[in-house]
Amino acid sequence: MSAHVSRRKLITTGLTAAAGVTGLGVAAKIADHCGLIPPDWGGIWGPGETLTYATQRLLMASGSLAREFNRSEVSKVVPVSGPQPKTDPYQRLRAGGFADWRLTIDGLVARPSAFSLAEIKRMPAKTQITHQACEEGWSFIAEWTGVPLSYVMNLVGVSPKAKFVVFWPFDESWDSLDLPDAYHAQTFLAYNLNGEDLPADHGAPLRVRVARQLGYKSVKYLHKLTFVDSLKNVGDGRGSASPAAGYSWFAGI
Ligand SMILES: Nc1nc2c(c(=O)[nH]1)N[C@H]1C(S)=C(S)[C@@H](COP(=O)(O)O)O[C@H]1N2
Ligand SMILES: [Mo]
Repeated sequence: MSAHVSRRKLITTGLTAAAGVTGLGVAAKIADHCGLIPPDWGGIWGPGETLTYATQRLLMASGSLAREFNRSEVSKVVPVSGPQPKTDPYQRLRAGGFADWRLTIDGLVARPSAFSLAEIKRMPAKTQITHQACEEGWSFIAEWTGVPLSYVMNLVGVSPKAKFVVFWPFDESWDSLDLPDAYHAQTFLAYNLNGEDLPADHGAPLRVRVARQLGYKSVKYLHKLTFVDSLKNVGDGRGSASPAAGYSWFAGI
Protein backbone atom coordinates (compact mmCIF):
# COMPACT_ATOMS: atom_id res chain seq x y z
CA MET A 1 0.00 0.00 0.00
CA SER A 2 1.54 3.32 -0.97
CA ALA A 3 2.14 5.64 1.92
CA HIS A 4 -0.27 8.28 0.83
CA VAL A 5 -3.13 5.91 0.03
CA SER A 6 -5.33 7.04 2.18
CA ARG A 7 -4.05 7.32 5.59
CA ARG A 8 -7.20 9.30 6.14
CA LYS A 9 -9.36 6.76 4.39
CA LEU A 10 -7.85 4.00 6.47
CA ILE A 11 -8.61 5.85 9.63
CA THR A 12 -12.07 6.91 8.69
CA THR A 13 -13.17 3.59 7.27
CA GLY A 14 -10.96 0.73 8.47
CA LEU A 15 -10.38 1.91 11.99
CA THR A 16 -13.81 3.27 12.58
CA ALA A 17 -15.03 -0.14 11.53
CA ALA A 18 -12.59 -1.73 13.96
CA ALA A 19 -13.86 0.49 16.73
CA GLY A 20 -17.42 -0.48 16.05
CA VAL A 21 -17.34 -4.24 15.51
CA THR A 22 -18.85 -4.44 12.04
CA GLY A 23 -16.26 -4.86 9.34
CA LEU A 24 -13.71 -5.92 11.93
CA GLY A 25 -12.35 -8.65 9.64
CA VAL A 26 -11.72 -6.20 6.79
CA ALA A 27 -10.23 -3.56 9.07
CA ALA A 28 -7.97 -6.17 10.64
CA LYS A 29 -6.74 -7.30 7.24
CA ILE A 30 -5.89 -3.77 6.13
CA ALA A 31 -4.24 -2.97 9.45
CA ASP A 32 -2.23 -6.21 9.55
CA HIS A 33 -0.98 -5.59 6.03
CA CYS A 34 0.27 -2.14 7.08
CA GLY A 35 1.94 -3.40 10.30
CA LEU A 36 -0.70 -1.85 12.51
CA ILE A 37 -1.77 -4.82 14.62
CA PRO A 38 -0.20 -5.03 18.08
CA PRO A 39 0.63 -8.51 19.42
CA ASP A 40 -2.05 -8.31 22.12
CA TRP A 41 -4.86 -7.81 19.57
CA GLY A 42 -6.95 -10.76 20.81
CA GLY A 43 -9.54 -10.84 23.57
CA ILE A 44 -12.18 -8.31 24.52
CA TRP A 45 -9.82 -5.32 24.63
CA GLY A 46 -8.17 -6.30 21.34
CA PRO A 47 -10.05 -3.89 19.03
CA GLY A 48 -9.26 -1.04 21.43
CA GLU A 49 -5.56 -1.97 21.56
CA THR A 50 -5.44 -2.12 17.78
CA LEU A 51 -7.18 1.23 17.44
CA THR A 52 -4.75 2.92 19.84
CA TYR A 53 -1.62 1.43 18.29
CA ALA A 54 -2.71 1.93 14.67
CA THR A 55 -3.82 5.50 15.28
CA GLN A 56 -0.49 6.35 16.93
CA ARG A 57 1.46 4.71 14.11
CA LEU A 58 -0.54 6.57 11.44
CA LEU A 59 -0.85 9.99 13.02
CA MET A 60 2.48 10.38 14.79
CA ALA A 61 5.74 10.29 12.89
CA SER A 62 7.60 7.35 14.39
CA GLY A 63 10.63 9.57 14.97
CA SER A 64 8.87 12.23 17.03
CA LEU A 65 10.73 12.98 20.25
CA ALA A 66 9.76 12.90 23.89
CA ARG A 67 10.52 16.08 25.79
CA GLU A 68 14.01 16.42 27.28
CA PHE A 69 14.67 18.43 30.46
CA ASN A 70 17.43 20.47 32.13
CA ARG A 71 19.63 19.19 34.96
CA SER A 72 17.81 21.51 37.38
CA GLU A 73 14.59 19.61 36.69
CA VAL A 74 15.97 16.19 37.70
CA SER A 75 13.82 14.67 40.48
CA LYS A 76 15.31 14.37 43.98
CA VAL A 77 13.73 10.97 44.54
CA VAL A 78 13.88 8.09 42.07
CA PRO A 79 11.27 5.50 43.10
CA VAL A 80 11.71 1.79 42.36
CA SER A 81 9.18 -0.51 40.73
CA GLY A 82 10.35 -4.10 40.46
CA PRO A 83 13.40 -4.47 42.74
CA GLN A 84 16.46 -6.50 41.74
CA PRO A 85 16.07 -10.29 41.43
CA LYS A 86 17.18 -11.88 44.71
CA THR A 87 18.16 -15.15 43.04
CA ASP A 88 21.08 -16.51 41.05
CA PRO A 89 22.38 -16.06 38.44
CA TYR A 90 21.66 -12.35 38.98
CA GLN A 91 23.10 -12.14 42.50
CA ARG A 92 26.22 -14.11 41.54
CA LEU A 93 26.92 -11.78 38.60
CA ARG A 94 26.25 -8.74 40.75
CA ALA A 95 28.67 -9.97 43.45
CA GLY A 96 31.33 -10.17 40.73
CA GLY A 97 30.75 -6.58 39.68
CA PHE A 98 29.05 -7.90 36.50
CA ALA A 99 32.47 -8.80 35.06
CA ASP A 100 31.03 -12.12 33.81
CA TRP A 101 27.75 -10.62 32.63
CA ARG A 102 27.11 -10.51 28.89
CA LEU A 103 24.39 -8.98 26.75
CA THR A 104 23.59 -11.74 24.28
CA ILE A 105 22.06 -10.70 20.96
CA ASP A 106 20.46 -13.38 18.82
CA GLY A 107 17.63 -14.08 16.41
CA LEU A 108 17.39 -12.33 13.04
CA VAL A 109 20.84 -10.70 13.03
CA ALA A 110 23.82 -11.17 10.72
CA ARG A 111 26.31 -11.34 13.62
CA PRO A 112 24.96 -12.94 16.83
CA SER A 113 26.98 -11.38 19.65
CA ALA A 114 27.67 -11.29 23.37
CA PHE A 115 28.91 -7.94 24.67
CA SER A 116 30.56 -7.34 28.04
CA LEU A 117 29.67 -4.26 30.05
CA ALA A 118 33.12 -2.81 29.32
CA GLU A 119 32.53 -3.24 25.58
CA ILE A 120 29.14 -1.54 25.83
CA LYS A 121 30.66 1.34 27.77
CA ARG A 122 33.24 1.83 24.99
CA MET A 123 30.47 2.34 22.41
CA PRO A 124 29.46 5.94 21.56
CA ALA A 125 27.68 7.24 24.66
CA LYS A 126 24.71 9.53 24.78
CA THR A 127 23.07 11.23 27.75
CA GLN A 128 19.45 12.31 27.99
CA ILE A 129 17.21 13.74 30.68
CA THR A 130 13.69 12.38 30.30
CA HIS A 131 10.54 11.67 32.24
CA GLN A 132 9.60 8.13 33.24
CA ALA A 133 5.99 7.48 34.21
CA CYS A 134 4.76 4.33 35.93
CA GLU A 135 1.31 3.00 35.08
CA GLU A 136 0.58 3.18 38.82
CA GLY A 137 0.60 6.97 38.74
CA TRP A 138 4.02 8.19 39.90
CA SER A 139 6.81 9.53 37.75
CA PHE A 140 10.25 11.10 37.87
CA ILE A 141 12.75 12.96 35.70
CA ALA A 142 16.26 11.51 35.52
CA GLU A 143 19.47 11.70 33.56
CA TRP A 144 20.42 8.50 31.77
CA THR A 145 23.63 7.63 29.93
CA GLY A 146 24.02 4.69 27.60
CA VAL A 147 24.33 3.62 24.02
CA PRO A 148 21.53 4.16 21.51
CA LEU A 149 19.94 0.79 20.71
CA SER A 150 20.16 1.73 17.00
CA TYR A 151 23.99 1.72 17.28
CA VAL A 152 23.99 -1.83 18.65
CA MET A 153 21.46 -2.90 16.01
CA ASN A 154 23.71 -1.65 13.23
CA LEU A 155 26.69 -3.39 14.82
CA VAL A 156 25.00 -6.82 14.83
CA GLY A 157 23.31 -6.28 11.45
CA VAL A 158 19.60 -6.64 12.11
CA SER A 159 17.91 -8.49 9.24
CA PRO A 160 15.33 -6.63 7.14
CA LYS A 161 12.97 -9.50 8.08
CA ALA A 162 13.00 -8.52 11.77
CA LYS A 163 9.89 -6.75 13.02
CA PHE A 164 10.36 -6.78 16.81
CA VAL A 165 13.09 -6.91 19.42
CA VAL A 166 12.43 -8.92 22.59
CA PHE A 167 14.06 -7.77 25.86
CA TRP A 168 14.93 -10.64 28.22
CA PRO A 169 15.61 -9.69 31.87
CA PHE A 170 16.74 -11.83 34.81
CA ASP A 171 13.17 -11.64 36.21
CA GLU A 172 9.78 -12.33 34.59
CA SER A 173 9.12 -8.86 33.14
CA TRP A 174 10.11 -9.51 29.54
CA ASP A 175 8.83 -7.12 26.90
CA SER A 176 9.32 -6.14 23.27
CA LEU A 177 9.31 -3.17 20.91
CA ASP A 178 8.54 -2.85 17.23
CA LEU A 179 11.48 -1.78 15.07
CA PRO A 180 10.39 1.88 14.65
CA ASP A 181 10.55 2.24 18.46
CA ALA A 182 13.77 0.22 18.68
CA TYR A 183 15.48 2.51 16.13
CA HIS A 184 14.02 5.66 17.74
CA ALA A 185 16.70 8.23 18.62
CA GLN A 186 15.77 8.24 22.33
CA THR A 187 15.69 4.45 22.79
CA PHE A 188 18.75 3.68 24.85
CA LEU A 189 20.55 0.86 26.56
CA ALA A 190 21.38 2.69 29.79
CA TYR A 191 24.14 1.78 32.28
CA ASN A 192 24.23 5.04 34.17
CA LEU A 193 21.57 6.94 36.18
CA ASN A 194 22.13 10.52 37.37
CA GLY A 195 25.89 10.29 36.81
CA GLU A 196 26.46 6.95 38.56
CA ASP A 197 26.51 3.29 37.60
CA LEU A 198 22.94 2.07 37.41
CA PRO A 199 21.95 1.08 40.99
CA ALA A 200 20.95 -2.59 41.28
CA ASP A 201 17.26 -1.80 41.92
CA HIS A 202 17.12 0.44 38.84
CA GLY A 203 18.23 -2.32 36.51
CA ALA A 204 21.97 -2.94 36.81
CA PRO A 205 23.98 -3.56 34.85
CA LEU A 206 21.89 -2.54 31.82
CA ARG A 207 18.30 -1.55 31.09
CA VAL A 208 16.49 -0.12 28.14
CA ARG A 209 14.94 3.34 28.33
CA VAL A 210 11.95 3.96 26.07
CA ALA A 211 11.16 7.65 26.39
CA ARG A 212 7.78 7.66 24.66
CA GLN A 213 6.16 4.77 26.52
CA LEU A 214 5.16 4.05 30.12
CA GLY A 215 7.82 2.89 32.56
CA TYR A 216 7.08 -0.81 32.28
CA LYS A 217 8.45 -0.86 28.70
CA SER A 218 11.85 0.21 30.09
CA VAL A 219 12.97 -3.32 30.96
CA LYS A 220 15.63 -3.60 33.69
CA TYR A 221 18.23 -6.32 34.44
CA LEU A 222 18.73 -7.21 30.77
CA HIS A 223 20.71 -10.24 29.64
CA LYS A 224 19.49 -10.90 26.10
CA LEU A 225 17.91 -9.21 23.08
CA THR A 226 16.25 -11.39 20.44
CA PHE A 227 15.19 -10.07 17.03
CA VAL A 228 12.12 -11.80 15.58
CA ASP A 229 9.69 -11.41 12.69
CA SER A 230 6.71 -12.35 14.85
CA LEU A 231 5.87 -12.49 18.54
CA LYS A 232 3.39 -15.33 18.16
CA ASN A 233 5.77 -17.98 19.47
CA VAL A 234 7.45 -15.84 22.11
CA GLY A 235 6.18 -16.37 25.67
CA ASP A 236 2.37 -16.41 25.66
CA GLY A 237 2.35 -14.78 22.20
CA ARG A 238 1.16 -11.36 23.37
CA GLY A 239 4.47 -9.50 23.08
CA SER A 240 5.26 -9.04 26.76
CA ALA A 241 4.39 -10.06 30.28
CA SER A 242 2.08 -7.04 30.61
CA PRO A 243 -1.11 -8.16 28.80
CA ALA A 244 -1.41 -11.11 31.23
CA ALA A 245 -1.24 -8.56 34.06
CA GLY A 246 -3.90 -6.37 32.45
CA TYR A 247 -1.68 -3.78 30.72
CA SER A 248 -1.29 -3.04 27.01
CA TRP A 249 1.71 -4.18 25.02
CA PHE A 250 1.80 -0.71 23.47
CA ALA A 251 2.09 1.94 26.19
CA GLY A 252 2.68 5.13 24.21
CA ILE A 253 2.44 8.43 26.05
N1 LIG B 1 13.06 -6.43 34.58
C1 LIG B 1 12.17 -5.56 35.04
N2 LIG B 1 12.06 -4.38 34.42
C2 LIG B 1 11.15 -3.46 34.86
C3 LIG B 1 10.29 -3.76 35.95
C4 LIG B 1 10.43 -5.02 36.60
O1 LIG B 1 9.75 -5.37 37.56
N3 LIG B 1 11.39 -5.89 36.11
N4 LIG B 1 9.35 -2.82 36.36
C5 LIG B 1 8.94 -1.86 35.32
C6 LIG B 1 8.10 -0.79 35.82
S1 LIG B 1 6.48 -1.18 36.16
C7 LIG B 1 8.53 0.51 35.90
S2 LIG B 1 7.49 1.77 36.27
C8 LIG B 1 9.97 0.82 35.72
C9 LIG B 1 10.51 1.43 37.00
O2 LIG B 1 11.84 1.78 36.87
P1 LIG B 1 12.63 2.23 38.17
O3 LIG B 1 12.47 1.15 39.22
O4 LIG B 1 14.02 2.47 37.75
O5 LIG B 1 11.94 3.51 38.65
O6 LIG B 1 10.76 -0.31 35.39
C10 LIG B 1 10.13 -1.26 34.58
N5 LIG B 1 11.09 -2.27 34.23
MO1 LIG C 1 5.44 0.76 36.40
